[in-house]
Amino acid sequence: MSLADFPRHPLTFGPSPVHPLDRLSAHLGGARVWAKREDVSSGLAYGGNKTRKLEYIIPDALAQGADTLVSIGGIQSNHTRQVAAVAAHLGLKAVVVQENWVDWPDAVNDRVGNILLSRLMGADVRLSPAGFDIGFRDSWKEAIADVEASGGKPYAIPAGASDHRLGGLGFANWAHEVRQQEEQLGVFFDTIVVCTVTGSTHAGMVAGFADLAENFGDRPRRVLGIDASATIDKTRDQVGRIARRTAELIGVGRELREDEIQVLEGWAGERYGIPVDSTDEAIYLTGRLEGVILDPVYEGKSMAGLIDLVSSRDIPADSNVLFAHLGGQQAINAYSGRYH
Ligand code: 1AC
Repeated sequence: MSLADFPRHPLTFGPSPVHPLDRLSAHLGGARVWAKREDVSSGLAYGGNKTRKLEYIIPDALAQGADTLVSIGGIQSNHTRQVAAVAAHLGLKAVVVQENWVDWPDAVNDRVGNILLSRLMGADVRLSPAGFDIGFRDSWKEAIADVEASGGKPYAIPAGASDHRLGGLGFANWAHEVRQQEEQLGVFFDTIVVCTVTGSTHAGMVAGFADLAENFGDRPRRVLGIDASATIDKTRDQVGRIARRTAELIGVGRELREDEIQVLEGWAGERYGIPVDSTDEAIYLTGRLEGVILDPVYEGKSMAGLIDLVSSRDIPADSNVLFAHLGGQQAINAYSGRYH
């Protein structure tokens, strides 16, 4: 099977926009920096990377006759917000478990941003005291069982829509989209920089670009995942597993090599969801030079990685680097005590 054989339910406007960040590039004085914007790619509750993944998961949910999407994330999960939006759009119910992934003292942490939007869209929001973990959780299994016990037909979507058979397809398609946009723009993105936590965004890209290299004659490129989980071993393992599964699913036709799966550490700080100085600097710099808003959980950390890699020339000066903006901004509202 190839990627084109999988059903896709449109939830986005089409290809997400790509544009240069020329003032940031000039400031850094190295590679030309571009952004591809999942944060403005859909009309469903501000969109984001999970909306793209759900395009490939929803056909399976509908084929199974599900009436309730059940998922999980942190209190400020952008993923559960996107699940809630897609459920509302399709006339389904949503049960979303929101764990205490980030011990963050902001007074409005559990009332603004993503969680506010999920409530507003009618999701059954269930708070759980459990801490950060990207694996399968008891609270999520209980929510699935609850829906069954009340006569509903649940469809289980794991954290980040990641560790799911179809979880990597959305970003394998992103890679194909990049290739078309490169042709239109007359540019080649030698390096892609993406934030990595639950893994399938990064893994899908790796599989998609391997597909392009193997089956469409593309030049290889580097896909650099910047870890924001601060549980690097689990995240590396999950990215590798999902990338290999996705590559097999879409018919890449060879095993992925270890060097294709690069999750870099150094910008996550000590804990998921807690910004460090380099996160804040990346947020202020990108906001003030480009008017582009990043968040302290994901894109603030991956942009901090990009800034260092461009400045150190690890990403060569005569190249183009594409920053994947995954759309985590709504969480910034829960950091009102830090950014003012
Ligand atoms: C961690 C998957 C993740 C979220 O929003 O829940 N990005």
